[in-house]
Amino acid sequence: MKSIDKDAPIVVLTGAGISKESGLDTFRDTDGIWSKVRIEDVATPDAFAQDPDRVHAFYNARRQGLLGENIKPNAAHQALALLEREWTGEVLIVTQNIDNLHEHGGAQNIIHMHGELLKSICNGCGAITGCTSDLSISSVCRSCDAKGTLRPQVVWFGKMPLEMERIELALMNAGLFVSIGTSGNVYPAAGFVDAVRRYGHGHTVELNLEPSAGATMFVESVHGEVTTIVPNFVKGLLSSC
Ligand code: BV8
Repeated sequence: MKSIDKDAPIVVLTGAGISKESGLDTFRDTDGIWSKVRIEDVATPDAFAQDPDRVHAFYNARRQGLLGENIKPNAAHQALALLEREWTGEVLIVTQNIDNLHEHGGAQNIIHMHGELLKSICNGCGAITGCTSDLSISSVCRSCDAKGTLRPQVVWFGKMPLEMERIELALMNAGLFVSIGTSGNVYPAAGFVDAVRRYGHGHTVELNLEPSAGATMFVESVHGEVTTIVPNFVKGLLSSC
């Protein structure tokens, strides 16, 4: 592990692999979500326009799964919260995940670039509201009283992820970029490591079960389960300064 100045800003990108050991499915593992349903049928604006009931059912099932009492943050989520507390420089977690396990694990400085499953957005007035119950075409917006305009506050394929300017600035200034639990298949998140290499100056590390699609672009890689490799990585980082 290269030594990093303790005042250096750190950007951590996370994907579904960080939540797998908490009991949430990933997308592209053999038993993953996209092995059971097609992106085109449930995770695009066209899918919602053509069959809102099907899309609502897909996200309602995931939302109720996430709210299950046995779904809890794991040691990797908690290790990142410790890093955020103990590191002198800023630690920004940019997650592709729409779950709330980083928050429940104690982290605070988080960008959900693909949105949040426990929020809804109104296609009428744009209001974003907390959402823990099922949505349907009969749901009524509490802000504008419109019926049938609510959908999950999730960034679908073909739509621009959230807070991209803030993310890009953070990547340029980072002294360390760590990618955790992502297969590196979905852009623009999969391109962050290349952006750091081309325009930034940060050290780049991949922590994943196996080499991702972008593995060769990282200066350093550690492979294993996040509940082992992430706490070890954070411990090494904090003790090296
Ligand atoms: C956009 C919310 C355009 C929905 C998601 C080039 C540039 C820009 C865009 C594109 C491009 N090429 C193609 C595109 C289009 C597209 C894209 O990337 N397609 C892919 C399939 C090729 N991108 C988009 O559409 C994006 N939008 O570009 O807009 C635009 C541009 C300008 C202006 C306007 C518009 C939007 C993408 C966001 C889509 N929404 N999520 C939902 O969740 O339902 S993305 C989807 O994939 C998932 O939700 C997830 O967030 C994301 C990434 O998946 P991962 O998190 O990596 O999960 P995965 O299962 O793949 O991998 C898990 C990893 O963990 C594995 O490696 C595994 O080994 C590891 N693991 C498992 N267990 C463990 C573990 N590791 C350690 N320990 C363990 N225990």
